[in-house]
Amino acid sequence: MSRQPSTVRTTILAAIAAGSLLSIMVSTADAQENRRRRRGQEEAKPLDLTPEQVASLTKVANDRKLNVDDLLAAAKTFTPSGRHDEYVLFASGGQSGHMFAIGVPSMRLLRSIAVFTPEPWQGYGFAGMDDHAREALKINGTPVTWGDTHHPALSETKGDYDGQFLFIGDKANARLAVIDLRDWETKQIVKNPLTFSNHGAAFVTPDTDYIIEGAQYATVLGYGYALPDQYQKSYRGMATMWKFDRQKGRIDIANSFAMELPPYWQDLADVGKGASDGYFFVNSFNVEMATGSVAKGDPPFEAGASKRDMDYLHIVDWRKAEAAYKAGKAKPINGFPVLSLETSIAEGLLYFAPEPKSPHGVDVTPNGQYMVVAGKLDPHVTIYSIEKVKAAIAAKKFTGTDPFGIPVLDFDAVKEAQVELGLGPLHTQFDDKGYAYTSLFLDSAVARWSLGGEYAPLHAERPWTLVTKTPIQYNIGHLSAAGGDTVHPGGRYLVAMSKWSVDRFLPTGPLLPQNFQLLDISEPGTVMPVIYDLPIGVGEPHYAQMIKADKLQSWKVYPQVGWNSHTQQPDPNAPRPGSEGVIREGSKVLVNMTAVRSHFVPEHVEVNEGDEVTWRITNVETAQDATHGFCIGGYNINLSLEPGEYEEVRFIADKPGTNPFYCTEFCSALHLEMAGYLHVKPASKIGAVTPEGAAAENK
Ligand code: CUK
Ligand code: CUA
Repeated sequence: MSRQPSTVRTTILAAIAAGSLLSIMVSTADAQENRRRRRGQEEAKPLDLTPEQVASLTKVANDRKLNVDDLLAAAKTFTPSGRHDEYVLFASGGQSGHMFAIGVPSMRLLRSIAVFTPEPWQGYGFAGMDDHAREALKINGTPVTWGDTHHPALSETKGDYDGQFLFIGDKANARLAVIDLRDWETKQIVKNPLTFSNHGAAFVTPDTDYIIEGAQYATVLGYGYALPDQYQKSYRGMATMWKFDRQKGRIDIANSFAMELPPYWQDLADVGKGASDGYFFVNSFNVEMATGSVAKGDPPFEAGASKRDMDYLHIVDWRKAEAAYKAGKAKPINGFPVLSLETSIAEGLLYFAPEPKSPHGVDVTPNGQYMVVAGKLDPHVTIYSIEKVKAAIAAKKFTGTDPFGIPVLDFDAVKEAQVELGLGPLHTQFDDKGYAYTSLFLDSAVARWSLGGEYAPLHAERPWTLVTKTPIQYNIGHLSAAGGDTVHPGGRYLVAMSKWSVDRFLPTGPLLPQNFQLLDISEPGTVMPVIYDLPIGVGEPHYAQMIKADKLQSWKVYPQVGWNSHTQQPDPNAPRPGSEGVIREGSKVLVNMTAVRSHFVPEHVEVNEGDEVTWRITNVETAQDATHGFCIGGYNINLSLEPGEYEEVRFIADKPGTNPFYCTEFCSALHLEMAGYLHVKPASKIGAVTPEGAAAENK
């Protein structure tokens, strides 16, 4: 038991009390100033500029070489201290393995969320050997401590973001993660049992019954082996339907299944809604099945995979697939149920529609009526109609099958329109005015174009026509409009996610940040200005989704003290004030610790070299933002204990010596004093190293 001698405690408590008194006095003196600083929370009065104010505004603008457009852009984005953003953009973090939450329109980075990569500030992956995150970050027992995050998906109810969960795929390792938006923490990572690369992930069905994960590079499913001469015979693509259990907040692996697909490189996916509810769509390229064997006289992948004029849009009736799986028609590969190509053909749940040359994005319009496909090597977007697809399937309007026997629909029978936009169209989003927005990678522009068909009455422009383009700096990949892939898009903001920033910011060595550019899309017609540039200097984001901030119901602190954020329940093992101490059983040591401004209890922990230590800490704070950190030097341990949170760390005390531990969050005026010592007694000094001897020694 290591407790503070009572005199020392009394002295410390007196000091803390004196400190608090001082801070109360200071805060009284500063109250007015603080109120002024918090003005962002209050309603602003209507502006009525005096001539003096106009003059000083003009002077600032002239000194900083700002024109009227710049001032307008600033006025549209500047967000006074204390005022909150209207939207939150959840952006993938590319190779950083994280996600970023960015406020819109201020474009302030609110925080990162650690997903596939250990992140010390959040204590993610740094809690010793038994940490949940660390376990989740292993693939077949090997730690894989990064991910290539591409496509975040917010959970949906009836096709609208509901603000409860966030999913993200790891392209490099074919994994999928679940983030709980009550505490913005990663709760689960699942590894696809069939393959090592995904891309069409994550995309949710309109009520988040399933999360779709499509493959990218075909391989031998179930981690098999085959050389390229076996490509057509042995390599396969796939799409996995992960069942989501909303109640548990976890993917239900036991009720998930996959579909075998031909070894075309499946690309992006989107899930039908409204008129197309029950279907999902996946692009593909390399239907040539090029194997890139240059040494054998074949063309390299880039040429071989883009020879043909048409690739295949995969059209999957997922309700039929679900029924086939439930009827026991799936066969296990690597222990995971997979519907074979033969089954999918026999059940009539998989069809192909030709799509122009090397497509990339497929995006379903808000009403679910149309699927927009953008081909990297075709200046058009191609729009398919789900009505026409259904009619063509019913009338068997096929032009034949692919080499695997999958029916190929007649292109002209399912095509609704084609719109010429410019070079390198990639991804499309939608607004509330009947417009679509497509990123043009090679043109470095965002194209606004008018939807036709059912959307034609919404606007005066001709349907299916390019309306305007806004230049982007530079080489835009994805774009994200407010609710831009839901049944109810917003329509004021769009973020262009540019891959290159070149000259936009101060050079940061040869490695430059990506550039998120905010566009004001509120006005119909040809006005669509860029109003903010945000450099992203941590990994290369791909897709992002933008949600109305008031849909998020984050916890301000954990609901109860002693909260286990992995089970999302109070934990019976959580130490409470009064129950702190060190308990030894043989060579096993249990440390029960509490943390509160500005001390840990206990402050000294004595163990023997080789002891197996279980260290439990509860942050007993209930005040918002009263987070404590906890690190032990030399043991690769750092925790973030948010108000009310309980964590358990396990490690072997294999480094003899006296190691300080301390709080890593500057939590209070006496934060530096929030520390203690772990004394690991060297084995040479213990004498008899039997458990009984060690126990006796410890007494
Ligand atoms: S991909 Cu990156 S720009 Cu992974 Cu969605 Cu198109
Ligand atoms: Cu607790 Cu610093």
